[in-house]
Amino acid sequence: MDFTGFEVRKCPPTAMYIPNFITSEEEQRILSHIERTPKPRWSQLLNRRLVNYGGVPHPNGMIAEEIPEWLQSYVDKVNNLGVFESQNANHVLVNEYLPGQGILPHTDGPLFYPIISTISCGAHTVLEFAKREDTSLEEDAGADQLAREVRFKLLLEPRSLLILKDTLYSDYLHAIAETGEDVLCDRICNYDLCENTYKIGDHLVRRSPRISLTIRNVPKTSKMKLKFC
Ligand SMILES: O=C(O)CCC(=O)C(=O)O
Repeated sequence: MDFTGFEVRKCPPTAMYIPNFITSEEEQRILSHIERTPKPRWSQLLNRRLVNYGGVPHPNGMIAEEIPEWLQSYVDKVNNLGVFESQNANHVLVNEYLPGQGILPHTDGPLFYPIISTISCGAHTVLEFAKREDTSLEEDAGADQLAREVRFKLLLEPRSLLILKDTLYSDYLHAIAETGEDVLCDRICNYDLCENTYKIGDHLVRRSPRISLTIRNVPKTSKMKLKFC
């Protein structure tokens, strides 16, 4: 697919934002599958809850698990765009954020092929980016990172697909502020690609529950070894 029309031009390379990547019906189907996820499948964190599909990424290699068919169809939809170059995505992280919840500034680090694709469902959010100054910094950098200056932001509408790679993957932290509403400020740099027309200013957009599907490639995988005694 030719992404040129979807590239966010006002931020460092490379972010691609595709509004309405999935239909409302597909979004509803995803939400109803997620709603039926058994409680023990969820990992509850302080500021969100999550489910891993495809396995749990680990430095020694991810023990690959089959992704359920309903979810694999969206992984295929992303793979078919050629997003992952010569690779294919093999992992989905489902995050659920309630209003007031978010994710601390972090990079996705070396466990993943350095491309992130994210489908947003249910509600919008605002992804914030800060420059990574300490090159030894990896996942979940901690609260001190919150003080870092936010350089720019991306508005993620429901049903959109976001792709992050290159410098944005390696040199920037991304985060979602723990707030119940977002101010549409001039640091958001993808208004021109959004489905809706937004008014910049003191306009507040109230958050509602949001589900994100972060679809990535984990290069190092291994099969489960069964020991029989
Ligand atoms: O929910 C999102 O859009 C971001 C998720 C994320 O950054 C992560 O899981 O590492």
